[in-house]
Amino acid sequence: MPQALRILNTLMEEHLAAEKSDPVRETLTPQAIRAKLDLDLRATGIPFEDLKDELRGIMAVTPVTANKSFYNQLYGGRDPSAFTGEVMSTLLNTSMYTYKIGGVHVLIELALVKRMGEIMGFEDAEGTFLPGGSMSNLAGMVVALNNAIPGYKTNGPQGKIPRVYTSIEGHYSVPKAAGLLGVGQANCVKIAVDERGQMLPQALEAAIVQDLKDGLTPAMINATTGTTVLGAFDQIAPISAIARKHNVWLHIDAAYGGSFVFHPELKAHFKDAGLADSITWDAHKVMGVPLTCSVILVKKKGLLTQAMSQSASYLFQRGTDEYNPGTRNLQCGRRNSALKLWCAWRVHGDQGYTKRTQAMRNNALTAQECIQDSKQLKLIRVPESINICFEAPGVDTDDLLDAMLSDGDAMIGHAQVDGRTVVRLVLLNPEVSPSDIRVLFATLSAKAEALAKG
Ligand code: ABU
Repeated sequence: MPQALRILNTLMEEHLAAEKSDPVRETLTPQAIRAKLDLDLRATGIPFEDLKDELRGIMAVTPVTANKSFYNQLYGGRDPSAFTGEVMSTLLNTSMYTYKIGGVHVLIELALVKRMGEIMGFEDAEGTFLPGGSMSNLAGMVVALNNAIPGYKTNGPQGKIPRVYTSIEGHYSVPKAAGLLGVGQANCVKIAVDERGQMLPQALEAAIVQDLKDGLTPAMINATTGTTVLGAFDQIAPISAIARKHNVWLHIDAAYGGSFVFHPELKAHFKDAGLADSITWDAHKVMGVPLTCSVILVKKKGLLTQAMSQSASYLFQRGTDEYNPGTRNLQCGRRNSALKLWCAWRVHGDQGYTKRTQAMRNNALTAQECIQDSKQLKLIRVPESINICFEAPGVDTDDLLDAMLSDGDAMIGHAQVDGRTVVRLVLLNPEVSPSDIRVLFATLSAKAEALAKG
Protein backbone atom coordinates (compact mmCIF):
# COMPACT_ATOMS: atom_id res chain seq x y z
CA MET A 1 0.00 0.00 0.00
CA PRO A 2 2.77 2.60 0.61
CA GLN A 3 3.62 2.34 -3.09
CA ALA A 4 -0.05 2.89 -3.99
CA LEU A 5 -0.22 6.00 -1.82
CA ARG A 6 2.99 7.37 -3.30
CA ILE A 7 1.83 6.77 -6.88
CA LEU A 8 -1.58 8.24 -6.15
CA ASN A 9 -0.09 11.30 -4.49
CA THR A 10 2.19 11.98 -7.47
CA LEU A 11 -0.56 11.46 -10.04
CA MET A 12 -3.12 13.51 -8.17
CA GLU A 13 -0.72 16.45 -7.81
CA GLU A 14 0.04 16.23 -11.51
CA HIS A 15 -3.64 16.07 -12.40
CA LEU A 16 -4.51 19.13 -10.33
CA ALA A 17 -1.73 21.09 -12.05
CA ALA A 18 -2.86 19.86 -15.48
CA GLU A 19 -6.44 20.96 -14.81
CA LYS A 20 -5.12 24.49 -14.40
CA SER A 21 -2.75 24.55 -17.37
CA ASP A 22 -4.96 22.53 -19.73
CA PRO A 23 -8.49 23.34 -18.56
CA VAL A 24 -10.50 22.35 -21.65
CA ARG A 25 -9.69 19.10 -23.34
CA GLU A 26 -11.45 17.85 -26.45
CA THR A 27 -12.60 14.25 -26.24
CA LEU A 28 -10.35 12.34 -28.63
CA THR A 29 -11.88 9.87 -31.04
CA PRO A 30 -11.71 6.17 -30.05
CA GLN A 31 -9.20 5.65 -32.90
CA ALA A 32 -6.96 8.46 -31.63
CA ILE A 33 -7.02 7.12 -28.07
CA ARG A 34 -6.27 3.56 -29.21
CA ALA A 35 -3.41 4.85 -31.32
CA LYS A 36 -1.91 6.62 -28.30
CA LEU A 37 -2.51 4.04 -25.59
CA ASP A 38 -2.18 0.28 -25.24
CA LEU A 39 -5.43 -0.72 -23.51
CA ASP A 40 -5.25 -4.48 -24.14
CA LEU A 41 -5.13 -7.02 -21.33
CA ARG A 42 -2.58 -9.82 -21.40
CA ALA A 43 -1.69 -13.08 -19.65
CA THR A 44 1.40 -11.49 -18.12
CA GLY A 45 1.11 -8.48 -15.86
CA ILE A 46 3.27 -5.34 -15.68
CA PRO A 47 5.23 -4.07 -12.66
CA PHE A 48 3.04 -1.90 -10.41
CA GLU A 49 5.45 1.03 -10.83
CA ASP A 50 4.87 0.98 -14.62
CA LEU A 51 1.18 1.51 -13.98
CA LYS A 52 2.05 5.07 -13.01
CA ASP A 53 3.03 5.93 -16.58
CA GLU A 54 0.05 4.08 -18.00
CA LEU A 55 -2.29 6.05 -15.73
CA ARG A 56 -0.52 9.27 -16.73
CA GLY A 57 -1.34 8.47 -20.34
CA ILE A 58 -4.97 7.80 -19.45
CA MET A 59 -5.26 10.99 -17.38
CA ALA A 60 -3.84 13.07 -20.25
CA VAL A 61 -6.67 12.07 -22.59
CA THR A 62 -9.50 12.24 -20.03
CA PRO A 63 -12.01 15.09 -20.44
CA VAL A 64 -11.63 17.65 -17.63
CA THR A 65 -14.82 18.06 -15.62
CA ALA A 66 -13.77 19.63 -12.34
CA ASN A 67 -12.66 23.07 -13.44
CA LYS A 68 -14.44 26.31 -14.21
CA SER A 69 -14.59 25.75 -17.97
CA PHE A 70 -16.89 22.73 -17.71
CA TYR A 71 -20.55 23.64 -18.19
CA ASN A 72 -21.61 20.55 -20.08
CA GLN A 73 -23.49 18.39 -17.61
CA LEU A 74 -25.49 18.42 -14.41
CA TYR A 75 -22.38 18.08 -12.27
CA GLY A 76 -19.07 19.86 -11.97
CA GLY A 77 -16.40 21.20 -9.66
CA ARG A 78 -14.68 19.28 -6.91
CA ASP A 79 -15.53 19.48 -3.23
CA PRO A 80 -12.45 18.65 -1.11
CA SER A 81 -14.44 17.37 1.87
CA ALA A 82 -16.64 15.13 -0.28
CA PHE A 83 -13.55 13.96 -2.18
CA THR A 84 -11.93 12.99 1.13
CA GLY A 85 -15.02 10.98 2.09
CA GLU A 86 -15.04 9.29 -1.30
CA VAL A 87 -11.42 8.17 -1.03
CA MET A 88 -12.03 7.05 2.56
CA SER A 89 -14.99 4.89 1.43
CA THR A 90 -12.76 3.15 -1.08
CA LEU A 91 -10.09 2.60 1.55
CA LEU A 92 -12.57 1.17 4.07
CA ASN A 93 -14.42 -0.82 1.37
CA THR A 94 -17.53 -1.66 3.39
CA SER A 95 -20.43 -3.18 1.50
CA MET A 96 -23.66 -1.51 2.47
CA TYR A 97 -25.96 -4.51 2.79
CA THR A 98 -25.66 -5.46 6.44
CA TYR A 99 -24.84 -3.82 9.73
CA LYS A 100 -22.29 -6.55 10.35
CA ILE A 101 -20.21 -5.29 7.41
CA GLY A 102 -21.31 -1.64 7.23
CA GLY A 103 -21.40 -0.81 10.96
CA VAL A 104 -21.10 2.92 11.58
CA HIS A 105 -21.64 3.62 7.87
CA VAL A 106 -25.17 2.24 8.12
CA LEU A 107 -25.81 4.75 10.91
CA ILE A 108 -24.37 7.53 8.73
CA GLU A 109 -26.66 6.50 5.87
CA LEU A 110 -29.65 6.44 8.23
CA ALA A 111 -28.75 9.90 9.55
CA LEU A 112 -28.63 11.28 6.00
CA VAL A 113 -31.94 9.68 5.00
CA LYS A 114 -33.57 11.12 8.13
CA ARG A 115 -32.20 14.62 7.52
CA MET A 116 -32.94 14.68 3.79
CA GLY A 117 -36.44 13.35 4.43
CA GLU A 118 -37.12 15.98 7.09
CA ILE A 119 -35.90 18.77 4.81
CA MET A 120 -38.34 17.58 2.14
CA GLY A 121 -41.22 17.31 4.62
CA PHE A 122 -41.14 13.55 5.31
CA GLU A 123 -41.24 13.21 9.09
CA ASP A 124 -39.65 9.77 9.31
CA ALA A 125 -38.57 8.71 5.83
CA GLU A 126 -37.39 5.32 4.76
CA GLY A 127 -34.67 5.52 2.15
CA THR A 128 -31.51 4.23 0.64
CA PHE A 129 -28.61 5.32 -1.54
CA LEU A 130 -28.48 4.20 -5.14
CA PRO A 131 -26.05 4.72 -8.03
CA GLY A 132 -27.82 7.63 -9.70
CA GLY A 133 -31.17 9.32 -10.16
CA SER A 134 -32.26 6.79 -12.79
CA MET A 135 -31.96 4.00 -10.23
CA SER A 136 -33.76 6.06 -7.57
CA ASN A 137 -36.60 6.83 -9.97
CA LEU A 138 -36.78 3.13 -10.81
CA ALA A 139 -36.92 2.27 -7.10
CA GLY A 140 -39.74 4.80 -6.64
CA MET A 141 -41.63 3.13 -9.47
CA VAL A 142 -41.15 -0.32 -7.91
CA VAL A 143 -42.79 0.90 -4.68
CA ALA A 144 -45.53 2.70 -6.63
CA LEU A 145 -46.39 -0.48 -8.58
CA ASN A 146 -46.63 -2.51 -5.37
CA ASN A 147 -48.85 0.18 -3.92
CA ALA A 148 -51.17 0.33 -6.96
CA ILE A 149 -51.36 -3.43 -7.49
CA PRO A 150 -51.03 -5.30 -4.18
CA GLY A 151 -48.90 -8.41 -4.58
CA TYR A 152 -47.10 -7.01 -7.65
CA LYS A 153 -43.78 -8.22 -6.32
CA THR A 154 -44.99 -11.81 -6.01
CA ASN A 155 -47.62 -12.15 -8.70
CA GLY A 156 -46.87 -9.41 -11.21
CA PRO A 157 -49.62 -7.18 -12.64
CA GLN A 158 -52.40 -9.81 -12.29
CA GLY A 159 -54.13 -8.73 -15.48
CA LYS A 160 -53.96 -5.04 -14.66
CA ILE A 161 -52.26 -2.51 -16.95
CA PRO A 162 -50.35 -0.01 -14.83
CA ARG A 163 -49.91 3.52 -16.15
CA VAL A 164 -47.22 6.02 -15.27
CA TYR A 165 -47.36 9.78 -15.95
CA THR A 166 -44.54 12.23 -16.40
CA SER A 167 -44.13 15.47 -18.32
CA ILE A 168 -42.59 15.70 -21.77
CA GLU A 169 -39.74 17.57 -20.04
CA GLY A 170 -39.25 14.75 -17.50
CA HIS A 171 -36.04 12.72 -17.39
CA TYR A 172 -35.68 9.76 -19.75
CA SER A 173 -35.19 7.43 -16.79
CA VAL A 174 -38.95 7.39 -16.13
CA PRO A 175 -40.03 5.76 -19.43
CA LYS A 176 -36.85 3.69 -19.22
CA ALA A 177 -37.87 2.32 -15.81
CA ALA A 178 -41.37 1.60 -17.17
CA GLY A 179 -39.73 -0.46 -19.90
CA LEU A 180 -37.42 -2.27 -17.49
CA LEU A 181 -40.13 -3.08 -14.95
CA GLY A 182 -42.55 -4.63 -17.43
CA VAL A 183 -44.95 -1.69 -17.32
CA GLY A 184 -44.02 -1.00 -20.94
CA GLN A 185 -42.82 2.31 -22.26
CA ALA A 186 -46.12 2.73 -24.10
CA ASN A 187 -47.77 2.89 -20.67
CA CYS A 188 -45.65 5.85 -19.66
CA VAL A 189 -47.87 8.79 -20.59
CA LYS A 190 -46.08 12.03 -21.49
CA ILE A 191 -48.00 15.06 -20.27
CA ALA A 192 -47.72 18.46 -21.95
CA VAL A 193 -46.00 21.42 -20.28
CA ASP A 194 -46.52 25.18 -20.27
CA GLU A 195 -44.09 27.81 -21.56
CA ARG A 196 -42.04 27.54 -18.34
CA GLY A 197 -41.68 23.77 -18.73
CA GLN A 198 -44.09 22.90 -15.89
CA MET A 199 -46.38 19.89 -16.30
CA LEU A 200 -49.97 20.98 -17.01
CA PRO A 201 -52.11 19.67 -14.12
CA GLN A 202 -55.32 19.73 -16.20
CA ALA A 203 -53.70 17.61 -18.91
CA LEU A 204 -52.45 15.21 -16.24
CA GLU A 205 -55.90 14.81 -14.73
CA ALA A 206 -57.52 14.36 -18.15
CA ALA A 207 -55.07 11.55 -18.93
CA ILE A 208 -55.78 9.79 -15.61
CA VAL A 209 -59.56 10.13 -15.98
CA GLN A 210 -59.39 8.70 -19.50
CA ASP A 211 -57.22 5.80 -18.33
CA LEU A 212 -59.66 4.99 -15.52
CA LYS A 213 -62.51 4.99 -18.05
CA ASP A 214 -60.49 2.60 -20.20
CA GLY A 215 -60.01 0.20 -17.27
CA LEU A 216 -56.29 0.93 -16.88
CA THR A 217 -54.54 1.32 -13.51
CA PRO A 218 -52.90 4.70 -12.85
CA ALA A 219 -49.90 3.69 -10.74
CA MET A 220 -47.50 6.62 -10.48
CA ILE A 221 -47.29 10.31 -11.27
CA ASN A 222 -43.73 11.57 -11.64
CA ALA A 223 -43.41 15.30 -10.97
CA THR A 224 -40.03 16.80 -11.80
CA THR A 225 -38.49 19.56 -9.72
CA GLY A 226 -35.51 20.66 -11.75
CA THR A 227 -36.01 19.44 -15.30
CA THR A 228 -32.94 18.32 -17.19
CA VAL A 229 -32.99 20.91 -19.96
CA LEU A 230 -34.85 23.98 -18.67
CA GLY A 231 -34.26 23.47 -14.94
CA ALA A 232 -38.00 23.98 -14.43
CA PHE A 233 -40.14 22.93 -11.47
CA ASP A 234 -43.47 21.11 -11.70
CA GLN A 235 -46.06 22.52 -9.29
CA ILE A 236 -46.44 20.01 -6.49
CA ALA A 237 -49.65 21.30 -4.84
CA PRO A 238 -52.05 20.86 -7.79
CA ILE A 239 -50.35 17.65 -8.89
CA SER A 240 -50.57 16.16 -5.39
CA ALA A 241 -54.28 17.09 -5.23
CA ILE A 242 -54.82 15.06 -8.42
CA ALA A 243 -52.75 12.20 -7.02
CA ARG A 244 -54.82 12.16 -3.81
CA LYS A 245 -58.15 12.44 -5.62
CA HIS A 246 -57.38 9.45 -7.85
CA ASN A 247 -55.33 7.57 -5.28
CA VAL A 248 -52.14 7.55 -7.38
CA TRP A 249 -48.61 7.38 -5.98
CA LEU A 250 -46.80 10.71 -6.34
CA HIS A 251 -43.07 10.52 -6.93
CA ILE A 252 -40.95 13.64 -7.23
CA ASP A 253 -37.87 13.41 -9.39
CA ALA A 254 -35.79 16.02 -7.59
CA ALA A 255 -32.56 14.35 -8.69
CA TYR A 256 -31.32 17.60 -10.13
CA GLY A 257 -33.34 20.30 -8.39
CA GLY A 258 -33.68 18.81 -4.89
CA SER A 259 -30.71 20.71 -3.52
CA PHE A 260 -32.37 24.05 -4.37
CA VAL A 261 -34.36 23.38 -1.22
CA PHE A 262 -31.42 25.23 0.40
CA HIS A 263 -31.87 28.33 -1.77
CA PRO A 264 -33.81 31.16 -0.09
CA GLU A 265 -36.17 31.71 -3.05
CA LEU A 266 -36.05 28.47 -5.02
CA LYS A 267 -36.96 26.49 -1.89
CA ALA A 268 -40.55 27.68 -2.43
CA HIS A 269 -40.79 24.98 -5.11
CA PHE A 270 -40.43 22.40 -2.34
CA LYS A 271 -42.91 23.72 0.19
CA ASP A 272 -45.39 20.98 -0.75
CA ALA A 273 -42.84 18.21 -1.33
CA GLY A 274 -44.03 16.52 1.86
CA LEU A 275 -47.31 15.76 0.05
CA ALA A 276 -45.47 13.33 -2.23
CA ASP A 277 -44.99 9.62 -1.51
CA SER A 278 -41.40 9.34 -2.67
CA ILE A 279 -38.58 11.60 -3.78
CA THR A 280 -35.34 11.14 -5.71
CA TRP A 281 -32.53 13.50 -4.70
CA ASP A 282 -29.00 13.38 -6.11
CA ALA A 283 -26.15 14.83 -4.09
CA HIS A 284 -23.67 14.43 -6.97
CA LYS A 285 -25.30 17.24 -8.88
CA VAL A 286 -25.86 20.61 -7.14
CA MET A 287 -24.25 19.50 -3.84
CA GLY A 288 -21.01 18.71 -5.68
CA VAL A 289 -20.39 15.26 -4.18
CA PRO A 290 -18.36 12.98 -6.51
CA LEU A 291 -20.39 10.74 -8.80
CA THR A 292 -22.54 8.95 -7.83
CA CYS A 293 -24.65 9.79 -4.81
CA SER A 294 -28.41 9.47 -5.16
CA VAL A 295 -31.10 8.89 -2.56
CA ILE A 296 -34.62 7.51 -2.80
CA LEU A 297 -36.80 8.73 0.06
CA VAL A 298 -40.16 7.08 0.79
CA LYS A 299 -42.57 8.84 3.13
CA LYS A 300 -44.28 5.82 4.68
CA LYS A 301 -41.80 3.66 6.52
CA GLY A 302 -41.82 0.01 5.54
CA LEU A 303 -43.04 0.32 1.96
CA LEU A 304 -39.56 0.43 0.44
CA THR A 305 -38.48 -2.64 2.42
CA GLN A 306 -41.71 -4.46 1.55
CA ALA A 307 -41.14 -3.85 -2.15
CA MET A 308 -37.40 -4.64 -2.19
CA SER A 309 -36.68 -7.24 0.47
CA GLN A 310 -35.69 -10.76 -0.37
CA SER A 311 -34.50 -13.31 2.16
CA ALA A 312 -30.93 -14.60 1.86
CA SER A 313 -29.74 -16.75 4.73
CA TYR A 314 -26.10 -16.26 3.73
CA LEU A 315 -26.43 -12.51 4.09
CA PHE A 316 -29.15 -11.20 6.40
CA GLN A 317 -28.29 -13.14 9.54
CA ARG A 318 -28.40 -10.69 12.38
CA GLY A 319 -30.23 -7.55 13.36
CA THR A 320 -33.34 -5.93 12.03
CA ASP A 321 -34.18 -4.69 8.55
CA GLU A 322 -33.63 -1.13 9.72
CA TYR A 323 -29.92 -1.76 10.26
CA ASN A 324 -29.53 -4.07 7.27
CA PRO A 325 -29.94 -1.59 4.41
CA GLY A 326 -29.64 -4.34 1.78
CA THR A 327 -33.24 -5.24 2.61
CA ARG A 328 -34.45 -2.00 1.02
CA ASN A 329 -32.05 -1.71 -1.90
CA LEU A 330 -32.00 -2.90 -5.52
CA GLN A 331 -28.39 -3.98 -5.13
CA CYS A 332 -26.66 -6.73 -3.17
CA GLY A 333 -23.00 -5.66 -2.96
CA ARG A 334 -23.12 -1.89 -2.69
CA ARG A 335 -20.43 0.73 -2.36
CA ASN A 336 -20.67 3.30 0.38
CA SER A 337 -22.07 6.48 -1.14
CA ALA A 338 -23.13 7.97 2.17
CA LEU A 339 -19.77 8.83 3.76
CA LYS A 340 -18.77 11.40 1.12
CA LEU A 341 -22.06 13.27 1.47
CA TRP A 342 -21.86 13.12 5.24
CA CYS A 343 -18.28 14.52 5.17
CA ALA A 344 -19.33 17.40 2.91
CA TRP A 345 -22.48 18.19 4.90
CA ARG A 346 -20.57 18.16 8.21
CA VAL A 347 -18.10 20.66 6.77
CA HIS A 348 -20.53 22.95 4.93
CA GLY A 349 -23.66 22.64 7.03
CA ASP A 350 -27.02 23.67 5.55
CA GLN A 351 -25.68 27.24 5.45
CA GLY A 352 -22.85 26.23 3.14
CA TYR A 353 -25.35 24.75 0.70
CA THR A 354 -27.43 27.91 0.86
CA LYS A 355 -24.36 29.93 -0.13
CA ARG A 356 -23.49 27.41 -2.82
CA THR A 357 -26.93 27.52 -4.44
CA GLN A 358 -26.99 31.32 -4.16
CA ALA A 359 -23.69 31.53 -6.04
CA MET A 360 -25.08 29.28 -8.78
CA ARG A 361 -28.30 31.26 -9.09
CA ASN A 362 -26.43 34.60 -9.17
CA ASN A 363 -24.33 33.26 -12.01
CA ALA A 364 -27.50 32.24 -13.86
CA LEU A 365 -28.92 35.74 -13.48
CA THR A 366 -25.62 37.24 -14.68
CA ALA A 367 -25.73 34.91 -17.69
CA GLN A 368 -29.28 36.01 -18.42
CA GLU A 369 -28.17 39.67 -18.38
CA CYS A 370 -25.19 38.93 -20.63
CA ILE A 371 -27.44 37.27 -23.22
CA GLN A 372 -29.98 40.05 -23.07
CA ASP A 373 -27.16 42.58 -23.60
CA SER A 374 -25.63 40.68 -26.50
CA LYS A 375 -26.54 41.44 -30.11
CA GLN A 376 -25.44 37.98 -31.18
CA LEU A 377 -27.26 35.82 -28.61
CA LYS A 378 -30.92 35.16 -27.86
CA LEU A 379 -32.36 33.76 -24.65
CA ILE A 380 -34.78 30.89 -25.27
CA ARG A 381 -36.39 30.91 -21.80
CA VAL A 382 -35.99 32.99 -18.67
CA PRO A 383 -33.97 30.60 -16.45
CA GLU A 384 -36.10 28.92 -13.78
CA SER A 385 -33.00 27.85 -11.86
CA ILE A 386 -29.42 27.56 -13.18
CA ASN A 387 -29.87 26.18 -16.72
CA ILE A 388 -29.45 28.79 -19.41
CA CYS A 389 -30.89 27.88 -22.79
CA PHE A 390 -29.94 30.25 -25.60
CA GLU A 391 -28.95 30.37 -29.23
CA ALA A 392 -27.04 32.56 -31.66
CA PRO A 393 -29.55 33.25 -34.44
CA GLY A 394 -28.07 32.48 -37.84
CA VAL A 395 -25.32 30.33 -36.31
CA ASP A 396 -25.41 26.56 -36.00
CA THR A 397 -25.36 25.76 -32.26
CA ASP A 398 -22.98 22.83 -32.71
CA ASP A 399 -20.55 25.00 -34.70
CA LEU A 400 -20.54 27.54 -31.88
CA LEU A 401 -20.00 24.91 -29.19
CA ASP A 402 -17.34 23.11 -31.24
CA ALA A 403 -15.46 26.40 -31.66
CA MET A 404 -15.61 27.03 -27.90
CA LEU A 405 -14.23 23.55 -27.25
CA SER A 406 -11.53 23.44 -29.90
CA ASP A 407 -10.27 26.92 -28.97
CA GLY A 408 -10.01 25.82 -25.33
CA ASP A 409 -12.63 28.25 -24.02
CA ALA A 410 -15.22 25.97 -22.48
CA MET A 411 -17.04 22.65 -22.77
CA ILE A 412 -20.77 23.34 -23.11
CA GLY A 413 -23.59 21.04 -24.23
CA HIS A 414 -26.69 21.46 -26.31
CA ALA A 415 -30.33 20.39 -25.96
CA GLN A 416 -33.58 20.49 -27.88
CA VAL A 417 -36.06 23.25 -27.01
CA ASP A 418 -39.09 24.01 -29.19
CA GLY A 419 -37.74 21.51 -31.70
CA ARG A 420 -34.45 23.42 -32.14
CA THR A 421 -30.93 22.63 -31.03
CA VAL A 422 -29.94 25.31 -28.53
CA VAL A 423 -27.10 25.84 -26.09
CA ARG A 424 -27.77 24.43 -22.60
CA LEU A 425 -25.31 26.01 -20.21
CA VAL A 426 -25.44 24.56 -16.69
CA LEU A 427 -23.95 26.73 -13.97
CA LEU A 428 -23.34 24.39 -11.08
CA ASN A 429 -19.70 24.96 -10.30
CA PRO A 430 -19.85 27.43 -7.37
CA GLU A 431 -16.26 28.53 -7.99
CA VAL A 432 -17.37 30.22 -11.20
CA SER A 433 -17.80 33.94 -10.51
CA PRO A 434 -19.99 36.53 -12.23
CA SER A 435 -16.85 37.94 -13.87
CA ASP A 436 -16.03 34.46 -15.27
CA ILE A 437 -19.55 34.44 -16.71
CA ARG A 438 -19.06 37.84 -18.34
CA VAL A 439 -15.79 36.69 -19.94
CA LEU A 440 -17.49 33.50 -21.13
CA PHE A 441 -20.33 35.43 -22.77
CA ALA A 442 -17.99 37.96 -24.36
CA THR A 443 -16.21 35.00 -25.96
CA LEU A 444 -19.48 33.35 -27.01
CA SER A 445 -20.71 36.60 -28.58
CA ALA A 446 -17.44 37.20 -30.42
CA LYS A 447 -17.38 33.64 -31.74
CA ALA A 448 -21.04 33.83 -32.78
CA GLU A 449 -20.32 37.06 -34.66
CA ALA A 450 -17.32 35.54 -36.43
CA LEU A 451 -19.28 32.41 -37.37
CA ALA A 452 -22.23 34.46 -38.62
CA LYS A 453 -19.88 36.38 -40.92
CA GLY A 454 -18.56 33.03 -42.17
N1 ABU B 1 -29.40 12.94 -15.05
C1 ABU B 1 -28.30 13.57 -15.61
C2 ABU B 1 -28.57 14.03 -17.00
C3 ABU B 1 -27.33 14.37 -17.67
C4 ABU B 1 -27.31 15.78 -18.16
O1 ABU B 1 -28.27 16.25 -18.75
O2 ABU B 1 -26.35 16.47 -17.96
